[in-house]
This record gives sequence, structure tokens and C-alpha cells, in this order.
Amino acid sequence: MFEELSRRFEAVFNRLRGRGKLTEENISEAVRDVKRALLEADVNYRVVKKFTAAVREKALGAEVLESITPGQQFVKLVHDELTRLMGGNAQPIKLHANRMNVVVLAGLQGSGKTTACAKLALYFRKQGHQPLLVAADMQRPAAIDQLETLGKALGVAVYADRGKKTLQVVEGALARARSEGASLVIIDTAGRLHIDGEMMGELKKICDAASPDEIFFVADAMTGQDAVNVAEQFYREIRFSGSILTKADGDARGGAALSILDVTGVPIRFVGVGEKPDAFEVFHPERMASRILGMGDIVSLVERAQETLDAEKSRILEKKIRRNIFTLQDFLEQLRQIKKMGPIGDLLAMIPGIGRAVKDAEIDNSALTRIEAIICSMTVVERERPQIIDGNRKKRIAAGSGTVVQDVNKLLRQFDSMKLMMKRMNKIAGKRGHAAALRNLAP
Ligand SMILES: Nc1nc2c(ncn2[C@@H]2O[C@H](COP(=O)(O)OP(=O)(O)O)[C@@H](O)[C@H]2O)c(=O)[nH]1
Ligand SMILES: [Mg+2]
Repeated sequence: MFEELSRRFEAVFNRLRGRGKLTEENISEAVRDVKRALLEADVNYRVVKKFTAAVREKALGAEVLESITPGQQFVKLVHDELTRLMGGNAQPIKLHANRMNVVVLAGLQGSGKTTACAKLALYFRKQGHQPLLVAADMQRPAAIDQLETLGKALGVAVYADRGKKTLQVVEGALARARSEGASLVIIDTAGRLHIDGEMMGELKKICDAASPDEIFFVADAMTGQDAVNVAEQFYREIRFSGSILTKADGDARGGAALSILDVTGVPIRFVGVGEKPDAFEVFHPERMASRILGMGDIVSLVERAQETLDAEKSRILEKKIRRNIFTLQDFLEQLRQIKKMGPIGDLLAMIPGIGRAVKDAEIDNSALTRIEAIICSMTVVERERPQIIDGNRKKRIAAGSGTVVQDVNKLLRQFDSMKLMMKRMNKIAGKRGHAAALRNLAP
């Protein structure tokens, strides 16, 4: 989603990198670039103004630190400010463990409410909850079918009653949830293409009847500036407690999403990254800021990996990365594991350094198979010590894997830059750990 913004920030930092130290002049220039980058990413003008004023003020007041470069210093400021803009250290959402929780989803038609209901059910079921989905969108019969289909596919109970009015459905669902001991009731509501009084009236009634613990405003990341007005109006009427940003897998510029948060002051809780029910992530402001600033998102990657990968293998891998003895053989094994984890582009983009390189190469699963073939055509020694791969060896590897020498070169280059990045991270990490390293990892 934030690719363009990310690219632009990178250019700003690169320009600063050549400077001896932060001066009033180069700060002004960098702030101007940051401003332009944000505006072009469709961030609301008011929000941009506030953001850049804060960055400028902090940059001007920043002590000159001998040990780091102006680029690093500035990137840190922007990172902190971006983290703040995206909700700072908002506490992760927590449901009550010993009583029923009620969640209502609201938003315009097509924003992704029904899909998000299923995603939430799946997410919280993994945490031990027993969800009940409620089809309270009586606007279109197809909406009920859609929720029932999703529920069936996931094995999650769905409450629907086609003959009743919306409020009766909600009340019926709550009664059933209580009697069955469901710990989480997720209510899907009707949206409209535009804000209208009738929809808001109904939503308010649902909220009054259900007294939800959480009301999530579902926002489509693809909508532009108008999303800000929509969010403001919803907020005025129903005081939602969090947002779910959907379709972040698309090529949305994402600025509108950032603005929603600033305008309402309510945190983004989850991000939808695909149509499938498991294409759903908890939103972490700090990690998202790192990702936007091209610092990758090792933390998320590791977490996702841990869900899928063998814990023992992960531990060994982490050790190898730390000791900088990660080889092409490890890379190959990683790729094979990663194949099991989901869309490859998403995952690789989270790795610092190779994110951009891989993205440009438009890696998909066929590219992955090619990489696999290339590494398989290498000898064990070559996999351990790729520096011995000379022209002749490259020709042999290319022939063996059905690729061309350029492909082999490309892979070796990518592997090199990945190792370099890991090395830098390790160096900065030292005793302070990798989280600190990520924060300080600047161009
Ligand atoms: N790519 C993508 N598509 C999504 C996402 N969330 C929802 N959709 C799609 O957006 C469309 C509208 O979603 P739906 O849940 O029916 O929206 P509702 O009208 O608000 O209930 C459907 O085609 C969904 O598959 C997402 O995170 N990524
Ligand atoms: Mg719907």
C-alpha cells in the first residue's frame, strides 16, 4: 500500500545522506520533500501541515550527534513522528476473558465489513474465543447469504433470521449467544454508498441495543480524501472505538488511511490484506512506520514465520543470521518454508534491504521456483561460499537450472545485499537487541 510513499522517503533520506550535518538549510529542504511526499500519498493537508511542523521543530532542536549521520538522525525523527501519527503506542486490543464481548462493524457499502467479520471471527477464535457472527445487514438478502457462506467455510456459527427486523435480529442473536455461551458476538451491519440519515439511525439503534465493547469503523484504503469526511461523520454519530483498514494489499497510496486516524484520534486496529479470511493483520504503528521508511519489518516477519515454521528451525536460523553465517543453502530452505506461508511478495517486502530489490523484480511464485532451481544447481560448496562462483560456474549453474547467467547474477546480488543488511543490523543491534537496531537502521 505505502510503496510510493516509501520510495519518496527513501529519496529524501538519500539526499540528506551526503550532507555533513543537519543544518537549518538542509532541514528545510528535507521537510519540504517530506511534505510533498505525504501530499502525493494523499495524506490530508491539515495532517501534513501538523506532521511537517513537528518534524521541523524537532530537527532544528536536535542535538548534533557525532556518532550518527544527518540522514540517520532525520530518518529517526520522521520514523517517530510517523509512528505517532499512526497511533503511537496504542495498546493492543483485548477482549474480556470471562464474559461475552460484543463487536459492531460499521462503514460504507463495499468497504469490507462482511469480510472483516469473518476475519475477526477467525482471529479471535485463534485466541480461544467462541464467536457468533450476526447477519444484521437486512438491506440486501445477498448480504446474509455472504455471511452464512463465510461462516460455513470457517466453521463459525452465524445467526440470521430473514423474516425479522434488524433490531429483532440483534436481540435474538444476543439471547442465543448468552444461552450458548459464545464469548464474542460480531455484528455485521448494512452500509450505503454514501452517508445517509437512515443508515446512521439504524446503526445507532443497533449500538444502543447491543451496547458493544468495540465499534469498528471499516475503511477502504483505496478511497481517497473523501474517506476522511466519511470517517468524521461516522465518528460524530457513533463514536467508534477503532478502525479496520481494508484492501491494504491493493495499490492504494494509503494517505487517506493515515489521515482518518489523525482526524478521529481513534487507533487503527487491524489491516485487511486480501480477500481471504486469514489475510488479516494486527496493526502496529511502530512496525508500519518502519516498513514505510524502508526499514523492513523483521518483527512481523518473524512472528508470521513462527506461526508456520518449525520453532527449532527458526531458532537455528536466527542464530545464523546473528552470527552472519547465513548461506545460500539456508536461503533455499527459507524459500521453501516461505512458499508455505502465503503470497511471496508480501513476505519478502518485509525483509529489510531485499524488500525493494525483490519488489522491482516482481517476484511471484514462478520466480521463486526459478531461484530454487538456481540454488539447486549449485554444489554444496558453492552454496556455502558463493564468492567462489566465477564465470564458468555461473554458466554451468545457468545451464543446469534452465536459466541465464543474468538470473544467476541477480540472485547472487540479492543474496549479497541481504547479507549486508543482516550484518548492519547485527552490528547496530549488539546488546540492545534487534528492535533497537531496526529503529536506528537508517540509510
Ligand atoms: N483485496 C482485498 N479485498 C477485500 C478486502 N476486504 C474485502 N475485500 C473485498 O471487497 C469486496 C467488498 O467486501 P464486503 O465485505 O462484501 O464489503 P461490505 O459491503 O462492507 O460488507 C469483496 O469483494 C471483498 O472480497 C481486503 O482486505 N483486500
Ligand atoms: Mg456486507
